[in-house]
Amino acid sequence: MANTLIIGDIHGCHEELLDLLDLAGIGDNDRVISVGDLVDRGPDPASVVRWFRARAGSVVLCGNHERKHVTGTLSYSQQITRLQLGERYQDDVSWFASLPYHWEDELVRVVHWGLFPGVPLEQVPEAVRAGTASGDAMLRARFGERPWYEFYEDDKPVVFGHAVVGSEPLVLRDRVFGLDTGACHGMRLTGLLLPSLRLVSVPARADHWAQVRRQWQAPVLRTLPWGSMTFEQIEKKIRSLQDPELGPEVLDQVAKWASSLRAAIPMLRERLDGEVARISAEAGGEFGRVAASHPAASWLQRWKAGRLSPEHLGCSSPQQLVTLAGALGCSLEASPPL
Ligand SMILES: [Mn+2]
Repeated sequence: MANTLIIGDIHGCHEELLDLLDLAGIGDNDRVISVGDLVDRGPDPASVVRWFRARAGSVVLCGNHERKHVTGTLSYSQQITRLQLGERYQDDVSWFASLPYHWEDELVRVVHWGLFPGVPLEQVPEAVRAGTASGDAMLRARFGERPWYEFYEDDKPVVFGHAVVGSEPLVLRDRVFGLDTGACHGMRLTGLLLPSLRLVSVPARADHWAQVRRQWQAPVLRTLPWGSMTFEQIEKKIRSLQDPELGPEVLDQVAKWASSLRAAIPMLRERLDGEVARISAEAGGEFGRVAASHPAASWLQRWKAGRLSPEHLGCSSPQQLVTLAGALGCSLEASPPL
């Protein structure tokens, strides 16, 4: 009889996936089941997703991390994954949307996170099975602060991931198996073989998330529309992205760029003064007609009429300031040096 290998949260740890398949001696006729969370935080989600999508005889459940991509709720680790998956991202997200929320046969039940003991899996809300914040609220309402699996009394083994239980899997009464052993955090990747109920586990090769979050900081920041945000929005965004573990260096680049643009305002005021004086001297009473053909026409007219704020020159975003500078014959950096 072929074996089944159920694997805990892989989170983009492709090398560890291959190590585990080797150690478990998985062949083409064996079934491989992922409890979900194939992606986010790890170095190579593309290879993990490719591997499962290409392999017949594999089952992938939808974890809360896949679900975030499906619902478009992209925090930092999802923004990184979007870049890592590149042009296949949309297609992979469509595939995430097709994934089931549980798997069950005569030997075992598998979910990404939770269930209501005694309730058929298909009747448990998807959010509970996937382990989203709203699913957690439903579990708390039912069980308080104790985890759902402490209430599980069926004889059929249940296998899940989602909650890192340490570098060793959680095993209760030989029928509750928590397999998330923190592979993406430098701990271990763990699987459970059926029908033998034998646990297999390999060490992570590095603290991947610590490396990945640093390595992708600048590329993720590059995708933000800094130029068209207002200066206020930029300041807010920089505050919201502060991360003591990453240090301030990259965000400082953005802050420096924004303040260098603002620091150019006195120089732009002088240029406006200079152009207004020059056109007035050359055109005399026909200032309006001559200024109208100037690239900075609307600014010159408002400046001369006293209708332009000296503090921001009518520019609330970097893009507007860069446009004004260009119209006055000088160039400013249109985006931060990331
Ligand atoms: Mn997870």
